[in-house]
Amino acid sequence: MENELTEAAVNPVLETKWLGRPYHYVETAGSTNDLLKKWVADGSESVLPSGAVLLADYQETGRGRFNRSWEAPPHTSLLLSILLRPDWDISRLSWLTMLASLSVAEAVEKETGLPVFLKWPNDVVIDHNGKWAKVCGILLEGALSQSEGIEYTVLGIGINVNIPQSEFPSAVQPATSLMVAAGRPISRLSLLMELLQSVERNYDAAQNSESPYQRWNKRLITLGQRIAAHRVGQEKSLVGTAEATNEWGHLLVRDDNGQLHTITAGDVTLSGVRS
Ligand code: BT5
Repeated sequence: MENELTEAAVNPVLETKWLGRPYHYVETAGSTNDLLKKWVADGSESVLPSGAVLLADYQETGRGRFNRSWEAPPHTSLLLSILLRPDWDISRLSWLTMLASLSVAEAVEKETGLPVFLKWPNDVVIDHNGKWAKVCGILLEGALSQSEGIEYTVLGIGINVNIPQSEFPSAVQPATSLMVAAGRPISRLSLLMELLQSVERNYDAAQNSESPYQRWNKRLITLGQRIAAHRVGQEKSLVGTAEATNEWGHLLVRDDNGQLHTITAGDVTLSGVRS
């Protein structure tokens, strides 16, 4: 079956050097991030070197950021977690988030030909009937230690590949799938291969001190827009104009009194509609 993502289907066509080696497939997981973190905690180092990938065809309790949920019908998506053990300084942790969404954008563009953009901080979006619709979410988790820096990170990626539009609830942030946008079903296997290659390429570049910042920044639809920013731990939203980002990926927002704010984590609602 074309849509199979089992080890038997993936391993023979894998062209990466280290990413997805090993590649693990499960039919159903609660959350691939949780399962991979459990495997790491159980200490099976031999099956879990940096670059190990766990993919599920369905998640019973897929997670978004801030305890939100990630929903996807079985066999329609790419739902995976990548174990990375960067030996970088903690200050470069933001590179991982940037390179994850950048890599998804590059892979999706290559596989589908659709123009792909990013909404700060990390949503991958495409044009759907004149609005920006989310096609992928990213959840980066990990363990940091004071002495040893980044112990490990789990990079969770969920891509809406072949989900019919009727399956998406009308949410605050519109959602769509690559199949809907491209007008044809997309091969999950080829997209997975593109994705693993682009993550590997961008990670190797970061390892050689090449920041993903400029290429990430170029794809942001948020800049120059009037926005409401919902900051972590703060009740009141900040309304203003998203002026720029800095090299750590923080968003600089000018409020209506002319004061510039730096937002490190949170969500952004664009008030404008795409024209
Ligand atoms: C994210 O969170 O966008 C991160 C999603 C990460 C999912 C992957 S799947 C593999 C790995 N294992 C996991 O358990 N998670 C990761 P956030 O920015 O908080 O967005 C979550 C919000 O997006 C929800 O509150 C919904 O409104 C919306 N949402 C849920 N499912 C969606 C979907 N399939 N497509 C678009 N939006 C969705």
